[in-house]
Amino acid sequence: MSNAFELEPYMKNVASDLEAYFDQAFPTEWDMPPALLESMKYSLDAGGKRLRPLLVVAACESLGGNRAAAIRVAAAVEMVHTYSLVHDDLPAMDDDDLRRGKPTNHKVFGEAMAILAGDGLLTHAFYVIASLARESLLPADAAIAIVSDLAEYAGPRGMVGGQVADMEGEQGTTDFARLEYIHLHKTSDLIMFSLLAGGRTAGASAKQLEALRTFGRGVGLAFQIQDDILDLVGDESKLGKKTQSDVKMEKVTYPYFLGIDKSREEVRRLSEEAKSAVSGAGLESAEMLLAIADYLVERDR
Ligand code: GRG
Repeated sequence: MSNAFELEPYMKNVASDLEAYFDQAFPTEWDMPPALLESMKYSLDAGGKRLRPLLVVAACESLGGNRAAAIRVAAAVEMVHTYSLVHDDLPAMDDDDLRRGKPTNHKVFGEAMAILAGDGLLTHAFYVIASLARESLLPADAAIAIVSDLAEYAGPRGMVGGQVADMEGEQGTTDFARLEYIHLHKTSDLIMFSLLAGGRTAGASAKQLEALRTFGRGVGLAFQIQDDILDLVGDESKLGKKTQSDVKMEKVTYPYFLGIDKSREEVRRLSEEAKSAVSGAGLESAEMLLAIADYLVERDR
């Protein structure tokens, strides 16, 4: 079941509002080392799909909520996501030279500054969410709930825990349940947070929040499995031709356990499951979320 909603212009529009906010996200009157600001902005402005901001805004607008408030929450989650990428690229972790098509943060600014820029982005995200209550864009209890969710979903029980489990895992010791734990926490948690926070920004009911969370779990897992498939088989032109036996599986991923064809089926199944969670949730307009679930199955980058 596909829907006719035009996702691409919507994505571009959200990305453009987000990037306009990034230009004013750090108060100009703050006395901050210019090199730190430059390093944080380098990674924030490097692009990327802006998927998590898209999910925040789509969840908020599916309930008729306010775009300006959603953009602040979207900026906060993209700051946390960007910090995680900057730290993940460090020599002590993945030791990557390129990210989003550009030299990684530590290649340009050095390791110490990359660590501190990541720390700065993480802490500033909480300042940005608190600004919603300070500036009366959101009731204080909603802002507190979003702060609490972000700490939970990005922290030790969430993304950081998932990253540690991934670091500890290897072929031979990581079973399927462990892999699911890694995917759920390293990837899905921030995606679930994005949907919950978008819902909270629009004053969602408990039932609607639960539907958004279920949607987030499904699309988060689907996103990560698709990422594993794309990692293995490369670009879309190759995707149609490759079978499980054509690729060398070095990492423990869904395709490692299930093979590529079954993994693709799983992506489709999770996406459909996610769509049915929001279809019955009494949202004002679910079309953006449904289109995003379709995009995640079809995406080639
Ligand atoms: C360092 C605490 C800490 C966590 C790192 C995000 C992450 C956790 C690691 C990056 C490696 C990776 C493949 C993680 C899975 C999640 C994922 C697919 C991240 C990339 O997200 P995209 O594709 O990136 O949305 P863009 O650049 O488009 O924003």
